[in-house]
Amino acid sequence: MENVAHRRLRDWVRTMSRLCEPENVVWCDGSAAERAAIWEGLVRQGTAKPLNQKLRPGSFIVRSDPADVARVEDRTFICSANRDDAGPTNNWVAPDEMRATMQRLFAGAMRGRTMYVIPFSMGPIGSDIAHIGVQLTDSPYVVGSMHVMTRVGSRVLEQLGEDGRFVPCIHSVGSPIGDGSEDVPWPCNPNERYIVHFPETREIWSYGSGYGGNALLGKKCFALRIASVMARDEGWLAEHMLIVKVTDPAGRTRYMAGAFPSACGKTNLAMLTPTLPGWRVETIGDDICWMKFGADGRLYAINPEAGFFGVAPGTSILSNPNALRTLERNSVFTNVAETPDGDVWWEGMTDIPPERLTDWQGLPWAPGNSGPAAHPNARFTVAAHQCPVIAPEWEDPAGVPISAILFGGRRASVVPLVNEARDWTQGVYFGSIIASEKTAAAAGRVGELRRDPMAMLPFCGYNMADYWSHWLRMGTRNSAHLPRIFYVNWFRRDDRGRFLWPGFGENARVLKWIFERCDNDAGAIDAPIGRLPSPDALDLHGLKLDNDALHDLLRVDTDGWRQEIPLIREYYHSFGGRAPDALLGESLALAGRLDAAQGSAA
Ligand code: O2Y
Ligand code: MN
Repeated sequence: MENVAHRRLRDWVRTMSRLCEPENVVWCDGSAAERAAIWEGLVRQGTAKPLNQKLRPGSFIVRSDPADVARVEDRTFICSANRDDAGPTNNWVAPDEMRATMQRLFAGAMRGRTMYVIPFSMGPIGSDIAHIGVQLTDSPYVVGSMHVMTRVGSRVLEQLGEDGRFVPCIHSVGSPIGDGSEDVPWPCNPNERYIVHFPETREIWSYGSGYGGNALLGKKCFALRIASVMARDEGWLAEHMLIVKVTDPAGRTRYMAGAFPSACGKTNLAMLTPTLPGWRVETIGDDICWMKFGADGRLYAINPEAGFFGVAPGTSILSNPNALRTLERNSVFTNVAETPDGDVWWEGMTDIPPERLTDWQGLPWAPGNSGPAAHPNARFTVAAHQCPVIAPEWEDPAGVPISAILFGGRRASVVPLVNEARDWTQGVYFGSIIASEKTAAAAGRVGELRRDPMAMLPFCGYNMADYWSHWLRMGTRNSAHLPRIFYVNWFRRDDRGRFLWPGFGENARVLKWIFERCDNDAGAIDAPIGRLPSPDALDLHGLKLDNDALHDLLRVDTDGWRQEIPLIREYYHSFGGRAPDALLGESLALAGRLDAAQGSAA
């Protein structure tokens, strides 16, 4: 530690180590040798098991505690000085009170364990769009995962220099060893979990869970919750978005970013195999996107992550062949099922499950068993560079210029397949009203909606209404350089509950229309809700889609929208007057256009 040049970092590590009382402190250098040693230790401890090295070289299966399997939104806190700055969509506790709780919980929390110090970069080291964090953790599984998901080690310390800015992130599984207590393969403390953010001081404290977004603090905690606050204060965007590069048959390229709520197929879209001849989609990122304005006035994006932490169930040769190829080696599988020959399986991987499996809890499993073989939130962790369709420029420190932003929800009704915003303000309006239907609503009826603005509901580190204002401010630049904004919905259903749109690789047809709209090359009609593809503008060659389905996918559901507008207004009002007037105005203007359309149709 003495040779670490950064005094503030050294002092913080010393203070935290005094508080947590670990047996020893290890500074991570990010080397291959360190990674190998971590996984050897995890295997020895019974946390990880190597998979069949012939079938899945360099790969491991891990089973978590059954009580520690997902992000815990109800235990996630934004502790801003003022409650209103966290807003009604976040859990809030006063900072002083939460600091006292953290001091109590972390006191002696790492007894009998090693405290690892992980310097990590979110984004290519040295990029103007990247930022640095340092995570302290007593979980070697977290160290092994951070090695994949971020850039870790000595190079980051060099970049930090003597006084560089870093976000301090402290994590403990909350299960000290001592006084005769034995360690377990997956230590955690499910009865006392806290995922805590102090936005003003840009700190993260996480206690009690070793799983995913609760514990890999670079991801949701830093790259979204804390980064969204940094972005607000510094004039950039930290978003829950995938980034893709789309290339047309003539070799022209466009970069697009897309916000979709969790479990809406972002990883599938990011790795899409187009069904349209000559079109190519390559991956830049599958979950998080940081965008800053370049000198030319355009928005440049990086993927701050270095790996994918994707949901395994549902990933198949049909839904995402590129993900399966990415996972052929050097992958970690958490809470999946294990085959008798030492490989992995999950629901949706094949139509027919293997006859015998070991389930995610380590128990024998056979088809017909009551529960699933893999946990529904089972995950793979794998380096992004292994993806066969990763774009060569995915690590360009300058980022990639974004031409289009997609907002999407899971809507059985009302929202058409694709709809272009007339301008930035209407695009922000689209983003703010993203929602998913909890139940499949009959066409034309509004189901029970869970609003998830910009897909950031669980991830915005401050008041959502202020976040909308920030988006609007970002659009006061030269509009010629701003990305176009589109609202997409792959999940429209007919009145018998069947999906109208085939999705997956066929989504390339929608991407093609968006690509061409960026140059005004594709036809669009001005509708009350935005710009919809004109007849024939959507390339449907080779797709079996009957005319009724197409009509439903692209129709303006006037009644549905008219029913929804009061709900949107009510939603805005739930922010107690903080929702920007411009968005309330968009809603009013939409109502007016729908009335006019209804009037002229009558
Ligand atoms: O349960 C977790 O901790 C994983 S959540 C997650 C992981 C990868 C990408 N996105 C998400 C999400 O919830 O949006
Ligand atoms: Mn996500």
